[in-house]
Amino acid sequence: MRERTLAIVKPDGVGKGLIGEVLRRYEQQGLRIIGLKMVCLSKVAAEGFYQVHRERPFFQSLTTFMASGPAVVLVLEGEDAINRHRALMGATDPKQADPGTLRREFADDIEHNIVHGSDSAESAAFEIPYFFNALELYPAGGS
Ligand code: 3AN
Repeated sequence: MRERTLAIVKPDGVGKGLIGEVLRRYEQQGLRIIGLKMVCLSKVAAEGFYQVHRERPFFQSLTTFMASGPAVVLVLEGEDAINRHRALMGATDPKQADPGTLRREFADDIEHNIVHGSDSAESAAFEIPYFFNALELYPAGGS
């Protein structure tokens, strides 16, 4: 099924100069970039984005990290885009991630793990409009 998913190059990925490398992999794998912007999240905006994790022990440090510098947010579109993007990212913990995945190659640890990707259609339906309105998306076939 053709899907959309939200991707984020997190502040560690931007800091390490990985924006181009991450976007290149998306395009190379046929995930079409239909929305793209750089944002610097406030702590409150990071907390809103990760509200599903608000009871988790890492919530404060995760949201402080996500507000620590600029991030690049994207909407990717393609067949099975959610799972294909998750496969490119690798497991949350880079030590568990498969060789060749973004997290295995570039992430420092389970919290500073370079990229975010929606984990389900329900998450994507919340996460995409958190950052993009309809006029900021340019689907395939549009002009
Ligand atoms: P994923 O990003 O792989 O979907 P989630 O949704 O379980 O993983 O977690 C959201 C984010 O929270 C992760 N990307 C990571 O930055 C952070 N995180 C998850 N688990 C931990 C943990 N045990 N300790 C610290 N940070 C974590």
